[in-house]
Amino acid sequence: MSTEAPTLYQFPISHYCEKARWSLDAKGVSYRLKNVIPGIHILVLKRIAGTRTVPVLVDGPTTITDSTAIAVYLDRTYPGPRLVPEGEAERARALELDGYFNRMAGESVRRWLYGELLKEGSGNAAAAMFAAYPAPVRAIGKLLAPRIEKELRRMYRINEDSVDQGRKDVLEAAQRLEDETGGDPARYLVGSSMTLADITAASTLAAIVSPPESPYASEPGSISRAVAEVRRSIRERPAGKWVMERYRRDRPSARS
Ligand SMILES: N[C@@H](CCC(=O)N[C@@H](CS)C(=O)NCC(=O)O)C(=O)O
Repeated sequence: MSTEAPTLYQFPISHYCEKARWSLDAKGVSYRLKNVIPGIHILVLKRIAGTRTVPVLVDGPTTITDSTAIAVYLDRTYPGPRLVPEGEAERARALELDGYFNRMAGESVRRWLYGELLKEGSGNAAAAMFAAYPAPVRAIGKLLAPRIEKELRRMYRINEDSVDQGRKDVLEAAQRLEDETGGDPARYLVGSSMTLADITAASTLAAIVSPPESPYASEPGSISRAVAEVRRSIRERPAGKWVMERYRRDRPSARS
């Protein structure tokens, strides 16, 4: 543990960064946020962490480069409620669910949301990525939009089939959430209190459900019509109610 507050390098829109912010908040750790600029982020992150993805947590001499690793590090280093339970079986279950929602909801939500925005016209996906930055940075985003959107398609393997599969996978993740919680919005995924599994499921699905306490409430940029339709139906389902409830009850101090 360093005497200076740790710094979280992030994209405000990224759900993996929301997961890291939530983990820090749940542990009661104060931290500074540094927004890196999409496109230019690769240079910055390579230098400080040897990676190209956010979130990155820098805590004194320690640099951690993955949202799950950040949660594990916080448990090891800071007091406060455990994010990953200590008991063997519960720990294994929390990490399995974290991995599942990271992949099945995290990657699919991203592919589907960006894919639908790209379908609706050029510039929309880049505008969503830059929506939370100050005006001069948004102007850079507008200039870089064609290159950024080309890179988005390449990086997240966005094409017609994968976007459609993304939507199906999001719905499958919503179904698993309902199966695991018995459709009860009050129930946690592991044991009787919040763990990393809940943080991961709620933060990766938040961009679809758009809880008022989440960074996705004010809809950075815009969402596509196709996603807006699913948002309406998922909010009526236990999975949507569960995500809303996690934010309402367990995410009082959200920053973005
Ligand atoms: N497994 C990583 C995934 C992080 C990730 O994919 N971050 C994306 C933003 S959502 C990113 O930084 N993309 C930029 C790039 O790959 O250049 C984690 O959980 O932290």
